[in-house]
Amino acid sequence: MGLFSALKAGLSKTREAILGEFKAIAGVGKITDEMLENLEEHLLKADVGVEAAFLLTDALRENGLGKSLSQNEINAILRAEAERLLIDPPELKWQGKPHIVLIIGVNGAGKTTTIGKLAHRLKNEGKSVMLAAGDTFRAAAIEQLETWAQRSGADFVRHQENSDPSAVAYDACKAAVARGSDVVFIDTAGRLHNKEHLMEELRKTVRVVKKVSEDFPHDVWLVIDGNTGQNTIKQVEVFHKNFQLTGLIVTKLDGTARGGSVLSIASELKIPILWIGVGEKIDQLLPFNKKEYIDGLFEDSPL
Ligand SMILES: Nc1nc2c(ncn2[C@@H]2O[C@H](COP(=O)(O)OP(=O)(O)OP(=O)(O)O)[C@@H](O)[C@H]2O)c(=O)[nH]1
Ligand SMILES: [Mg+2]
Repeated sequence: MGLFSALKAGLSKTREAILGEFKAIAGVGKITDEMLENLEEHLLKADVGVEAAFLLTDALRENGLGKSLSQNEINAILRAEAERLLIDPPELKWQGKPHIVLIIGVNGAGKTTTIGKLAHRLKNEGKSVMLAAGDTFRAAAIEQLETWAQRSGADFVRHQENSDPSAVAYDACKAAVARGSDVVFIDTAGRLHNKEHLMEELRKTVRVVKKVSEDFPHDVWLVIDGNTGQNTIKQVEVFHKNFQLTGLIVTKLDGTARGGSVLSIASELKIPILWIGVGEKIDQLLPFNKKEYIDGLFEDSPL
């Protein structure tokens, strides 16, 4: 499956949920406040996510209130709003040899899986990749990452279960410098942004990695579950305040009606979305591309 088909397939539920509701407004006469309120309610029921429901209804209110609009005209308004909100990410620079990326996020967001996918991708581009098992919280987490390392052909650095995660990160950085690796991804245990001692553990990892080189880590990427509700923005803000995030990865955009969450994340935050996860498999990670994303959400839609 090509990248764009994978994106379209991943976003199919979102597309159906959003466009299905907007269809009811098309060609039925002048758009009234009441119609817009109904629309918003239906979007919420369709579970497209609160923020996305508000954003899209507001766009229609601003551009269509009191007008009678065809399906194509409504579609153009939605596209224009997405166009306005989203930005293309900066070009990724794998500077530094090794280039160190710390991967963080709440429990179950998809960190370890995403690292496996990234390793696979970069290996295919001919880069040497090392994975560091910085989630020492449970043995299963170390083995999970090891499996991804084997699948992608990446090098792998681990310590014992329950050992200090910052020591694993330090060793991996040292080893990568010694071997001349291109990229290191440091996995971390999931943590809620409001658990201060766990945030301190991550800050320590950053401090310790800097002892290998002041430039490390080059990037800190936050992985967020595209299904998560309203808490996402707060979560991102707290992680950003602590770790100066250089990018976001939004996972699980397949099989959800909430693919519009990307719009609300983009509208609130100035941190670029770099990658999106559209499935559990090794090749189901796509570089974020504004135009493709908008086409995936709204294409083929004569509503
Ligand atoms: N459908 C779908 N599932 C995903 C995606 N990314 C990850 N998953 C699944 O989400 C679950 C959690 O993924 P992990 O990679 O273990 O998440 P994690 O953030 O490392 O979790 P912790 O280490 O426990 O904090 C797994 O079942 C993954 O297969 C995605 O893009 N789409
Ligand atoms: Mg994990």
